[in-house]
Amino acid sequence: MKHFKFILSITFLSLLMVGCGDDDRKSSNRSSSGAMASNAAERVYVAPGEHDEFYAFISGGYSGNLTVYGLPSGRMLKEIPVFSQFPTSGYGYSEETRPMLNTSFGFIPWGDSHHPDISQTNGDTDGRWVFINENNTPRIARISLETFETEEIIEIPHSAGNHSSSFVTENTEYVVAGTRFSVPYPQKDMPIEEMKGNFKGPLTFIAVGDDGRMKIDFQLDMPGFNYDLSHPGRGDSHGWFFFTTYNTEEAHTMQEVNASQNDKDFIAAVNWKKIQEYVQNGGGEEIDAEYAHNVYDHSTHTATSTMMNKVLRVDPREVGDAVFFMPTPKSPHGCDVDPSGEYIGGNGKLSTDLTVHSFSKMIQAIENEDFTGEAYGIPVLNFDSTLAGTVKEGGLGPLHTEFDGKGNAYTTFFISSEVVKWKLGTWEVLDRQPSYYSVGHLMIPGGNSRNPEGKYLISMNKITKDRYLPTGPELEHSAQLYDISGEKMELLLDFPTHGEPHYAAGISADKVKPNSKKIYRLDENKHARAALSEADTRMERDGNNVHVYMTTVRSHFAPDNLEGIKVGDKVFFHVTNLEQDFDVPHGFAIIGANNSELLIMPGQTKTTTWEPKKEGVWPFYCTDFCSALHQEMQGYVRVSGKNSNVPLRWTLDGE
Ligand code: K7E
Ligand code: CUA
Repeated sequence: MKHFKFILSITFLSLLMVGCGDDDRKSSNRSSSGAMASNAAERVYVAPGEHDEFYAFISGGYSGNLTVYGLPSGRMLKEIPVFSQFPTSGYGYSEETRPMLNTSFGFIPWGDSHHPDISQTNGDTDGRWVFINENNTPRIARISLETFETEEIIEIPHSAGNHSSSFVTENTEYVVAGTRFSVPYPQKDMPIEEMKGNFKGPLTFIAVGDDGRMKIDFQLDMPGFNYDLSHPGRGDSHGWFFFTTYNTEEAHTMQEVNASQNDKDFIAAVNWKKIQEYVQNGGGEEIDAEYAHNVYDHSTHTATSTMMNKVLRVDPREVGDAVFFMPTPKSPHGCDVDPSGEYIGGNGKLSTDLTVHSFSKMIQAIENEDFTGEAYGIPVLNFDSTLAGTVKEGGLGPLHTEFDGKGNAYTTFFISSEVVKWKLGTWEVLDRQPSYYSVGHLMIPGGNSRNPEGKYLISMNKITKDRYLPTGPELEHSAQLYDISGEKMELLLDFPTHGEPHYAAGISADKVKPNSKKIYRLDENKHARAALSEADTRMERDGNNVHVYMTTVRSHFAPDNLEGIKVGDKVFFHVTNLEQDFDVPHGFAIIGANNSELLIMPGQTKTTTWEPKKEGVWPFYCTDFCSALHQEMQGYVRVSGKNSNVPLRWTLDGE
């Protein structure tokens, strides 16, 4: 969304002021202050010891991670590291998790995460996994909602700017990835000016197994437009996927002008069921690709990274009747499908109107071959024939839409800074509420499913300004919680978010809470270098590598006195937490380590590497206040000179 910020910030202030003159806004401002405010407070108040009603998984944008919030309180419950190293837990620093950040470009310690989506069964969120895309070095991650840890990351080859991702079909058959920046496919050295007609926009369909494992099934070789956002069909339109495009001009420079020439870009309608059949019958062509597939195994507590080298390319024109373009005005951004699957909305970010297509009309138009032309061999449907309706004058700069399951839709308007409620079918605007300020995405728990839980809506706002105590030039972004159970939306709460929240996914706590793991069982620990009891602890030398098999339990390390290590050694501390109680992690940190601490959950084994540079006696300690004697949870490593003869010796209380 940074792109909009830049383009639109010039007009932002004046437009915002115009918007603020609106009567509706004034009255709502009044209703959220004074006497009404105490009522709002009650409705978001979660008493000490009580739990929230919903989980909200909010993307961390340029933090690369995913944050977990409770709704309605807006309390942040956890930050889950996904695409970025996370010193708090050692994710991406520990030997076990470093492979998660491996890519065909090598180890990448950072990512830009945008759109989380929760797995579904029969069109309902099922609470098994959250998927989230990485925009910069295209990847999709899968996070377990039993452990709230990232279990799998797959890189998307031949893609650039993985933005129209990671949305799932209604039985989690597929999660998709689409390229926002068209690129040579496959990549090659060529003049940039020759982009037009030569760059491509591959759309990747990743099959998800019953165990959650992802596998690239096929890659659709699409024209070189920018594929911005996407949504799966549901109900009758299950089997289709819809992608908004912009820059159908195929401009390679000064896109803020050159990619806004066409009055209409497209929504690409992809019949993935048809392509799946085609592929299952041997269709498509295997081409070379290079991409990492990283999997974390909860029994070994260890990730592995495998380099893959083939992908199946499908030319949509060879499948027949599989892909169509629906003209959609003004560089559409959001692409949203209502819970019934009949309506497909595309929000032209430079317009005031919203365009909604009808799935059944689209099918009619396809049957009637009601085309107005073609783009690179793909039929372009007649705009008037697929149009279901237009929401007129909703606001300025529409971006994203969610649904409440009661026949209403809610669209964010970035420039006029508001959330607008409108009715599906009649297209009338029912309500509008200001957002503070410049809202991007919004989220209703289950809003991407057949059965939204339409009680609350959160807006995720790009600009914070005066909403909180100032914290210097850099402010956290802000979310706002609205009650949408009544006819009018009511603003209840502001809360800060972390990174840049592009999108979020929400679900009833009941669907997740009962499955949440409390400990890792020691008797299931298959880590290759675990010490499952203090009797197993030891030190082993292998050339310059020294392996320390260590355990933690309240409140000591075993061993806690280590000798025989030399300058120039590489020391691997394999630390197993022997605790089997909920919420008793131990930490491990050692002076001069060039990485991070480890935070080890009960029953888990993690490894940190330490390269001692100086002779001496160096302490290590537990970083997590685990007991009354936490401060005593420490030990010493003696480091001798390169050529010393001090033998390896490890002890605890002299033994
Ligand atoms: Cu509109 Cu990346 Cu979904 Cu930001 S994107 S808002
Ligand atoms: Cu273990 Cu503090």
